[in-house]
Amino acid sequence: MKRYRVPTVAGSEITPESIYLQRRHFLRSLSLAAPLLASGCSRGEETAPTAAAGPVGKPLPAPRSERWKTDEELTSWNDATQYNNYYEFGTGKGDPARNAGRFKPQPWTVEVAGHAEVTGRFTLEDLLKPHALQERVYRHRCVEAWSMVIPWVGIPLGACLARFKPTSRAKYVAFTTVQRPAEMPGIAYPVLDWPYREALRIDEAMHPLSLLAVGLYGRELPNQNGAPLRLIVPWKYGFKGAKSIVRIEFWERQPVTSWNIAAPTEYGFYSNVNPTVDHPRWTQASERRIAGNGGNLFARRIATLPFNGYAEDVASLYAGMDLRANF
Ligand SMILES: Nc1nc2c(c(=O)[nH]1)N[C@H]1C(S)=C(S)[C@@H](COP(=O)(O)O)O[C@H]1N2
Ligand SMILES: [Mo]
Repeated sequence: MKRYRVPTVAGSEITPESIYLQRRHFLRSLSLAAPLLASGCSRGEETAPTAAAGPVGKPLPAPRSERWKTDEELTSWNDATQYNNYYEFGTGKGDPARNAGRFKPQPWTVEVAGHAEVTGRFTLEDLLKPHALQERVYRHRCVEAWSMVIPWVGIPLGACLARFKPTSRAKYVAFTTVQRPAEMPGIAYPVLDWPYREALRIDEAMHPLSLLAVGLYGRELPNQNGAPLRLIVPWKYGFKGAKSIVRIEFWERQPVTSWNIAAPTEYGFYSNVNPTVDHPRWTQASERRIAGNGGNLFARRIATLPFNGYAEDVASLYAGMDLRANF
């Protein structure tokens, strides 16, 4: 089977291509920010990500969690919504914001299947019912060694899953994301084995940190960030955060995941952020923190923390496991 080389994810840290993209992104944000701020116009419900100076999209107010927060400097809306990985829209960091305009995240249904008492097709509104929306400020770290700090809006994933009454055979939860070639130009390239699939062990999925996100910065998720719903598992590398989920399935055996099939020696099933286990081609001991006004071109390098700084909350999930073997 013929497949393109995968390493964009990885290689972007070092290739001239990514330097070029980053510089262009930075210059664009400089030239666009001023006029938009000056005009003070409200952009209403239109999302125009590439021209956004501040949050746009439908407001999604939610009380900020006192428990799940950080004092670290937030990433700007522009960086969080214009420097993305969403390969269905292209592999460049600016591609998702540029190419996701045709994607229609409404109406939306999710199919629930597998080892659970309650299965079937559910609307987005129905899925979100078990819990009030809340805002949580999480660190968000890509396997490519860049990171952001983002206020997400969502509900605990566990609250959503519990209502399906997973049976004792449900040891894992698999997430499949949407595949619409007509709206997603990146799908034409076999970079990954579409549709994009990710999975968690059931205890990871039920952990209170795992979030089913529908917004960021008090707005509905822009398409490039995974509208209308995505996972955020903040102690794991960003690729575990499946975007635009259409199917949730409870499995007895460990499910197949897209990145693991693409490069099994580089992307393991667990993918917990771990500064002591390097990616085969680069260090994971530090990261570029994309936050504040510097833009990602001048992002400062900081040390990476075990479990992305959430060790106190999640390390016990892996007690006794060899995290080098189970990377
Ligand atoms: N469907 C889908 N989900 C995806 C991806 C993708 O390519 N397709 N990329 C992943 C990766 S590698 C990262 S780092 C995060 C990026 O999320 P962000 O763009 O909102 O920062 O989304 C993850 N979810
Ligand atoms: Mo990533």
